[in-house]
Formats: sequence, C-alpha cells, structure tokens
Amino acid sequence: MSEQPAPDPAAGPAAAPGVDELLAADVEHHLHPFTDPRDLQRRPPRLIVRGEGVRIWDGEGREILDAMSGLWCVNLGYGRRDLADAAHEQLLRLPYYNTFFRSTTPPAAELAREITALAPGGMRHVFFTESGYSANDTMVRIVRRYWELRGQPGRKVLIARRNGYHGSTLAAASLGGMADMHAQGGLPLPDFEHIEQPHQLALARPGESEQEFGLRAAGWLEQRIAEIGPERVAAFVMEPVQGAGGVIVPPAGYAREIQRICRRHEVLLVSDEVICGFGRLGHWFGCQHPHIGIEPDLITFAKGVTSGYLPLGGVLLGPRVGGELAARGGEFEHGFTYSGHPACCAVALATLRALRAEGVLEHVRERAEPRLRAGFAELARHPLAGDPAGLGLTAALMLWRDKSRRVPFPAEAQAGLRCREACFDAGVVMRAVGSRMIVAPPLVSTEAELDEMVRRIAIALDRTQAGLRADGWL
Ligand code: PXG
Repeated sequence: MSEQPAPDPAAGPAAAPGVDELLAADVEHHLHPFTDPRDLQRRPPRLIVRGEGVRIWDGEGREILDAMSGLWCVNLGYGRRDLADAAHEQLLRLPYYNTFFRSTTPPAAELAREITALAPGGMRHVFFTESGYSANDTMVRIVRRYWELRGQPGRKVLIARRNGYHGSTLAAASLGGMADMHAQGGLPLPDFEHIEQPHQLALARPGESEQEFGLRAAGWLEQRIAEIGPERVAAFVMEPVQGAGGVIVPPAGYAREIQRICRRHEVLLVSDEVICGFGRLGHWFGCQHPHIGIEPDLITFAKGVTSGYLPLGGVLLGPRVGGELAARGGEFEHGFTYSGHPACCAVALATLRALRAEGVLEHVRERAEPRLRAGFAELARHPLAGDPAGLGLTAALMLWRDKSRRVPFPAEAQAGLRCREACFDAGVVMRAVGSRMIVAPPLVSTEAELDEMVRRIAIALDRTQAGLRADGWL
C-alpha cells in the first residue's frame, strides 16, 4: 500500500499552467510549421485559447476577428455545439474503426453518399484521407494507376502551377509550385512539372485584355504538354483560385480553355478544392463557380468539409477515372489508418447539414461576398493599398510604395509582414503573401462583422504606413 498521504480535497486541482509558462514551453520544445524558431525566441507566439463565432481570444484575453478562418478552414465559425456534439456522440458510440478489409462505418458510408451527391459531373466515388496533402498524394497515385489500367503506364507526369500550394509532403510539395519549398531537400521529385500562374496583375502585357491574357496563360499548358510529349502527361492540377499563392483569381475564360486543352490531349484535369470547396466561392465546389466553370476528372478536398473541427480530406473521382478503378482496377494498394475516420466523417456530415440548413452558400453569394468586395474597394482607396481582388469569400489587396506609379516595396521593407502584425494589433487576422494582403473570413460572417474586419484593417493600414514612413521606406 502507498505510504503517501491522501490528497487534501480542499486544495482543489493543480493550477493550470499560466500563459508565460506555456509560451516558454512552446518556444523551447515546439517546432512550428513554416516558422523560423529564432523568430519565436525573439518574440514568442500568440497563445490562442478560445473561439466563438468569427472571434478568437488570446492568452491576455484580447479579442481578435479571425478573417482567415483559422487556415482557410473554420468556415462555420468557432464554438459550434452541433459539430462538437457530432464528434462527441460518435466518439462514445464508436471512436474508431477502419475502412480496410471489407469494413466500413455508418458515418463513412453516409458521407460517401452525401459528398458524391453534391459533386459535379457525375462523380460517383470518393476516397477518404485525413487532410489536403494526403488527398493530393492519393490523387497522384490514383492518376498514375488509372493510366496503368488504360495501358499507358508512360503517362506519369503531373503538371501544376508556379505558386500553387498542394501540401507539404514529398509528392504534394513537388506538385506545389513554391520555390522556397523546392529549395529544401531536392524537390520537386521527377515527373512533376510547372507552368506559370495566370497572374494578370504581374504577367499581362500592356493593353492586353483579361480575355486575351486568359487564353495566353492557358496556352502555356498546351506548350508544356507539347514539350513533354502528351503520351507522358498524366494530369494537370489547379486550384480554382490560388489561395496560399495570394488569392490569385484566374482571368475569365482561363479555366474553360484549360479544360479544352486537357481534353484535346486526353490529360486528366484535377481541381484542388482544399480551399475552394464547400462554400468558399459560394458553391459546393469552386469549379462550379461561373467564373471557373469546369468539370474536372478529379477533385481533392479537405479543410472546410469539417469546418476544421476535425481533420478529414479526400479525392472525388469522376466517371472516367472512378469507372475504371471501380470496374476493373482490382485492389488499389493505398490507404491510411484514418481513411474514413468515423468521428471525422460524423463532423463532416454535421457540417454539410449546417451549410444546407442555414443557407450558407446563398449567404456567401448574396450578402457576404458583395459586402466584402465593397469593403476591399474602400480599403483600396488608402494611399498604401490598391488592386483589390477576390472571388467568393476571399479577398486580396496589394501594398504599393508608390501606388500611382506602381512602385513595389523592396523585400527588405517587409511591408506585408508589418501589415500582418499591425492587423493582429488592431484585432483582425490577415495573411501576408509578400506585399499582398489576403483574407478568407468564415462563411457565416455577418455583414456587420465583415464591416468591422474592414474597419480594423483600415486602422492597420494607417499604422503600417506610419511605421514604413518612420523607417524611411516612404
Ligand atoms: N491544397 C490546397 C489548395 C491548400 O491550400 C493543401 C492542399 C494541403 O492541405 P493540408 O491539410 O495538408 O495542410 C492546402 C493547405 C497558408 C496555408 O498559409 C495554406 C494551407 C496550409 C497551411 C497554410 O495560406 N493550405
């Protein structure tokens, strides 16, 4: 028997660690994604402790409007009991069972039916993964398997775009077009190729119309297919709107021309909808937005499918690929322990229910998007900011050193990072991609909440301008 005295019930539970203790532990032991640890030693991370609706709170109790929906995922906002209850009930009933070896679970089966019913272009099959990278890695394996089954195993090359983001694993980062990621560890892997992004602001010729630029940019794909040889090209992969690349909306007509080129050369067309899916553009899938208007052969998704409450992703297969794999593919040697995790699928089902029952897609199209667009048009009148852009509930602004003469800031000025910090200090989360400032607010943001985000961004722009002036950049 233990010789230790019984705990004194009056003493209560041990005190929870305080903010300073947690931050010290984090800085000492936690390696963060896409973060230089020395930066955290100089200035510790923000401790985010609670969320409700479109708001989050830090360890000091400061309220911040989350205009980035976490990382483009908390589309229904924080603190939703229906999503938490769906997870809780499923965890008690059956926290885990796999979908290998002739097994399934009720949430996985039901979600497969629901998601394929929403998908465009007669997509009848879905493969579940845990996240966006694993959806894209799975997609690469599906695409190559498809071509093997079609007797064309030489079609291995995937073409994607510069500054596209598709995840951080070897295949997903190879597929992505981020130069800084490729600079580490010998990427991209062989058989991943890239074309330039359809970035009109950066790449259009003087006097070139949006339509003309769109056709020219799509033509880069046809050129690359010709250089590689169509008999080696398996698929082309694009985000409907490039997210992490800086909210780059393609020119009108671009995506349809891409689809024509893919069909002409029998190249599979893949839409990475990890950001754009489940309402971000006001439609179930971004490819259904009239500005995009394509029917891809495969869709990858993650993030918003569970509103970020639990991790889940997947690949939707159109009739061409799904038919082949389901009808004569045999065993597909691929899968994850957590493919179709029942609690994650239950949260996804609750998310789809809420998106439907609350008319969230209509809210995005009819109220939130116009309000955000108007707010960003107003922000673009600020002397530091210009070129508002966006589609659905995404928006971007450029920071200019001299707006009228379109002189950009040099990288050393760190204009974007200064603005990001100023936004946090003004109580709103905004993301910086170089000198491009972007937001993707929760889809349930009210007009008043969007106005308040814009108001706080305006304050941050003033402060950023003052700081840049004080340091001699203006
Ligand atoms: N595809 C797209 C289009 C994405 O945006 C992924 C795939 C990968 O998802 P996972 O679940 O593996 O992270 C993403 C992820 C940013 C940022 O700073 C964007 C993402 C992730 C982290 C940061 O904009 N997108």
